[in-house]
This record gives sequence, C-alpha cells and structure tokens, in this order.
Amino acid sequence: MEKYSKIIDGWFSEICPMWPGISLSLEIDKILYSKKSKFQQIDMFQTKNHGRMLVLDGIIQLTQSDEFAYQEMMAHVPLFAHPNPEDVLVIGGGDGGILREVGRHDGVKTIDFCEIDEDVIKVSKEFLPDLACGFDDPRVKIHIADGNAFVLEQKNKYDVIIVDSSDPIGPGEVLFEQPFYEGLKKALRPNGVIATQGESFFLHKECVTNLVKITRELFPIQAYSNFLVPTYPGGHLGANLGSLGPELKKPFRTIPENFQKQLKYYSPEVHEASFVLPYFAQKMFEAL
Ligand code: SPM
Repeated sequence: MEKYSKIIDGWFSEICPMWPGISLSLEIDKILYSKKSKFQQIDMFQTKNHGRMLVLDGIIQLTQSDEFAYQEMMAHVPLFAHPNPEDVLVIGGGDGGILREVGRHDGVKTIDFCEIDEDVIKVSKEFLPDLACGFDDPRVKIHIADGNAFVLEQKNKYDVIIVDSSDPIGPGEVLFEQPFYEGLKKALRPNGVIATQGESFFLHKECVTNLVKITRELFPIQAYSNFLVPTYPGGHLGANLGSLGPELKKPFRTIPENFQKQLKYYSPEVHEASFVLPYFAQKMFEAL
C-alpha cells in the first residue's frame, strides 16, 4: 500500500486527495498480497467482515461483500438498454467482475477485454476466483494494453463499451478526458451505448459534471445512473452513460427469470429507479 492510505491498529483507512476530509476504514485480518507492479501498488486484504478486498495504489477497488452492486449495474444497465448487444468491449477491471456479468448475456458473441496491468488479472485469479471466473468465458479475448490507445485503434466495432476504470489519479486519469470519449464514440456501431465509471456526485462534483458535459457534447443521449456500494467512500457511485440511439432509462429487453435469479442488485425496476436523482444532482446536471 502506498500514497496516503494507511493501516493503523489493524484498520485499513483509505485516504485520497480526491475526497478530502473523509476516509473509509475496514478492519483487516490478513495481508494476502502486497507488491508493486509495473503500473501501481497492488494489495489484497482479508477483511474481518467484508471478505477479500482489492486495493490499487491505496484505493479500494472492491470488497467481496458488495462488489455485485457495482459490477451488475455497470454491465446490465447498458446491456439491457441496447436492443441487441453482440460485440462488447470492457476496458479496465482486471478483477474480471464485469466480464462475469457481461457473460450472463447469451446474445453477446464477442467480449474484447483491455487491461493495462496484467498483474491485477493474475492476483485476482489467485485471490478472487468468484470474480475472475469472468475470464473463463470463451467469448473473452484479453488485450494487455493501454485502454486509451486501444480504443483509438477501434472503429465502428462495438455495440456496448463498458469502462471499469479506477479513479482519475494514476493510470486511470486519461480515461476521464475528452479525447478518450471521442475514441469511444468512433469505436461504437450505430445504436451503440457506453457506460463509464462515473464516480459520486456527493464527493466529486467537478469530476462528475465534467464527465457529463463531455458525454453530452458527443452523444445524442446521456444519462447518469446511481447506485449504492457501501465499501466505496460515501457508499455511493454512478455510471455515466452515452447512447447513439437507444433510450437509456428503461431496459429495452425483458430479463429472463433464470437470469434475474442469478442477480443480487439489478432488476428492471432498479434500472429505471437508478436514473432518478436526488434533487440537487438533478438541478446540477440540468444547469450544465
Ligand atoms: N471491477 C471493479 C473495479 C472497480 N473500479 C472502480 C473503482 C472506483 C474506486 N473508487 C471509488 C471512489 C468513490 N468515488
């Protein structure tokens, strides 16, 4: 672990200048892995009450206790908003959790996966098999590359692109900038949909409004879906969505019963409800 976060008396405290004055702490049982990769510090902890926890450069990426909320919403909101997603690109998320969720869609034919840090995949395969099972899907093709550079090479290729980025500090920074979004748009087919890690409008107003502005300038339809993840600071996160065709706020397709039964967070009702924003956030986005 490095940067600002620390472990004191067996408690990991996540400290980050992007959310000053607030810190989330989890009680730790054991450090399972701690090493610097070519790109970042990778830590895997056994927490006392929240399962295993993946931390990159001192920032919590997921805990086993509630990772389903993030992965299901980031994957199923854009995929169910699209009439017929066949070719999907996932950028980032070396833990494999988003791939696990995309893989539940039988109609999806190919899943390209681009991750900059091969070591995150290796560590997740060892310590997070319930997420890394996403890599076992034969439709997944892994590209170890910089997400921004990879996207700029793709044209008119994908129905849905999901960007499971870390925060805009470190390797993830470029994924929050306009040229990357221009690349995402070009990489989509007509009717394509993007969903990008949209941070929290409680904690990072400037970052979130900037993402919304960029998306609105480039995409005819933009919407912001918000959901709960207790082990992210503030307990809240959002997905920023852009569409070249489909309406985003209602699922286009019904969810089969056996599919729904496998999930813990997403449902058609949650899909629609996630776009209803607190009044201050609604006004903040309207004012842009
Ligand atoms: N597949 C899970 C990877 C998680 N990627 C997103 C992590 C975001 C962590 N920071 C959240 C900060 C709260 N705004």
